[in-house]
Amino acid sequence: MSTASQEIGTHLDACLAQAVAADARMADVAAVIAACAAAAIDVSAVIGRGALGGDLAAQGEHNSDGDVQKALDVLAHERFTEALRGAPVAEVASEEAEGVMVLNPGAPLAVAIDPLDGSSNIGVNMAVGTIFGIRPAVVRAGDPIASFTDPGTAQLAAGFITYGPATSLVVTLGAGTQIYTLDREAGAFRLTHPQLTVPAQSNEYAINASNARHWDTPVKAYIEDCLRGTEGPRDRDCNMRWLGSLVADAQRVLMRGGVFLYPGDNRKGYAQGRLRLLYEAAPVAMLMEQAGAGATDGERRILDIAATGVHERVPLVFGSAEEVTTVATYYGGRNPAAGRSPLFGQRGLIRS
Ligand code: AFP
Repeated sequence: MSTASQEIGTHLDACLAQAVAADARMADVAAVIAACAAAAIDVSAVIGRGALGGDLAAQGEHNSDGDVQKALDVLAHERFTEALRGAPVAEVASEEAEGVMVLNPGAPLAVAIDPLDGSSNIGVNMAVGTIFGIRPAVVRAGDPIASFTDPGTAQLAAGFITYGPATSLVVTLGAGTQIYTLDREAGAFRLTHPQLTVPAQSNEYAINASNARHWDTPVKAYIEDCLRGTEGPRDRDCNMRWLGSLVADAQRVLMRGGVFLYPGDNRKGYAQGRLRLLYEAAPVAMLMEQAGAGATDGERRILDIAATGVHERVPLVFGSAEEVTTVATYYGGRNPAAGRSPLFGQRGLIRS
């Protein structure tokens, strides 16, 4: 859906209709995006009431990963599942469900979704989000996850909703990345950013620095060089942000550039990082690439990686294209700075 010519303020439904008029094959994808948008408006209303709506962070069962489910996790999962059941969706892989959920057998599409990402932010009024990737449904005898084992390049569309100061839908149908902002009075998302282009360079990085002692050498070397600023090989001072909410960090990167890193580290269970390939990394990667940015696992393109399990984790680096490439030089040992800390000796700022 190339909306570069679309007028600011155009309703999402009109933009989707234009995309379908231009390519009738997008009709089913457009219906899924419209369904997600409707669910997002309902979830946004609940989040917007905050504590007035009860304890949204109330703890319940555990999800597939053993994470404690918050009340809002379950509410979002149920609302989006209901919306997708009314759309041409055969199967859903959700963070909040152990296995693939069958909705409409024989329908053409499959959706990977994180109904509520960043849920540890709920109780403290910080931004949270919903992330989704839409791909063709695949039927293969004896393979219940066949729709989700092709690389991310199989995605036909991807998006996330940020429930922040404003509620926004960031979406791509494969022809650029757009942002729609919720007009609460109209009860509709309206186009506000027709074509995002991420700056190729940036001085801003996002990483959870409290994990520094657990990082691999290339990550330590890259972050040390960011910390060294004008006194190091980067020859420019950097700024750091870490919001603890993937969609919020991703939206900032899409809108002003930067690089986000959630690498694997040596904590138990974190060898492949924390983020999920199917319903976090792959949708974000498509949105980034459609906005001229990059997304890797440190070295490999995220969209080339095929999942072998619904909840598979993957290290994730995304953002300004030149910065993502620079990170890869540290991983590949092609960057002489990787693995040494001349300024701080062997111990370095981030002790090895
Ligand atoms: P929660 O959904 O458990 O809050 O995790 C959020 C998240 O998956 C992602 O949105 C953040 O970028 C990342 O985890 C934050 O991880 P750390 O808490 O380890 O920094």
